Amino acid sequence: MTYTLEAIREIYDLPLTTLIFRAQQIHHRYQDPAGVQLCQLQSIKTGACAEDCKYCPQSSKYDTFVETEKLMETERVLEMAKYAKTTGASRFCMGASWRDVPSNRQFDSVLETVKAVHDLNMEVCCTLGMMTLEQATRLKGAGCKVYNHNLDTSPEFYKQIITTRTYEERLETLRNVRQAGLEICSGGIVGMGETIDDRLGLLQQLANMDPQPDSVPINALIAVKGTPMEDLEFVDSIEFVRMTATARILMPKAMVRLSAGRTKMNEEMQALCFLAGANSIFLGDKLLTTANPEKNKDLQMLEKFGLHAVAPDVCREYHVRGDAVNV
Ligand code: SAM
Ligand code: DTB
Ligand code: SF4
Repeated sequence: MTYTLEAIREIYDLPLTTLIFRAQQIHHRYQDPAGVQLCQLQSIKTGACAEDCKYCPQSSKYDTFVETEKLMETERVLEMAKYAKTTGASRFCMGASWRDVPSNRQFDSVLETVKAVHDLNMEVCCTLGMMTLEQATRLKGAGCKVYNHNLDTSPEFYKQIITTRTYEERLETLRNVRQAGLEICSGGIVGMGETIDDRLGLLQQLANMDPQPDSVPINALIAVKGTPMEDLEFVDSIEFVRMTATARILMPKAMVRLSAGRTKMNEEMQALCFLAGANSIFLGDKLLTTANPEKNKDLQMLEKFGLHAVAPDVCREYHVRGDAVNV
């Protein structure tokens, strides 16, 4: 099925009640409606990035609070992963501020780290920038399961936020990721000054992939001082909820992740996002460089909502059955 922008807009523009109802139907049919996937992020190489992504505090082009840190050694990352596991995270996602994956000792070190985290029985995800098929294959061989590579926005708006790489290069990496047998985690950011059609254009790109991404992170822009986006207002909550619900309807089998920006969302807004079909969050006091809600507060919130942490394999069982709960 190929989605046109018009078809997606029709979904997005439904009365909020109907939109959420439709998202709920899909959510209950394809996913464990009480399950939330908990992912721990860890920056393993921070700052001094050669790209000029206007939203990103790690770009070397902007003067932000971020302090450069070279690639972390395996032992240190492993400590973090062990701790994340004890607090309930099932997926460990390592991020590096690279334009593309280097083919040198640094990559060998990442592969060693991936293997060590995989041996803890955690799902390993990496986000290291653009990569070739050969690199993707080596990453998969080391035990990496998922690769995060966001399209971030529509092809049209992309040129306004990043000039040092193209949308096509991004898509090329996603093809390499898929060909190497890795799962795809790809989503974007809302609140960067784009139009609603740009947001829907992003969803169109993702939903028309065959196969569709396995997870879709939806980030609300964190406007960081020093970046060109420092003065932008936080995204409208209902627009964010509509985006989440539309992603759920278009991509029934994907984990839809309520990603960056949760420190600015109250519990009610997050509850709406879960009602709209979100079923994954980043857990841990920090994202890559910016703050995330405190881990204990998040666990309390989930308990209050009656939601539980799920192992990703459980979600997959639901995907296969496709009829998790009768609605
Ligand atoms: N360098 C790699 C890349 O660009 O693919 C991996 C790390 S990069 C920081 C991962 C993602 O973080 C970006 O694609 C973007 O979606 C998200 N991100 C970065 N800065 C953000 C911000 N200020 N607010 C929201 N999301 C942000
Ligand atoms: C994603 O979509 N969001 C995460 C993860 N994938 C790598 C990153 C959010 C970063 C927010 C800004 C920061 O903490 O540096
Ligand atoms: Fe670098 Fe990734 Fe940030 Fe862009 S989003 S500046 S590629 S770390």
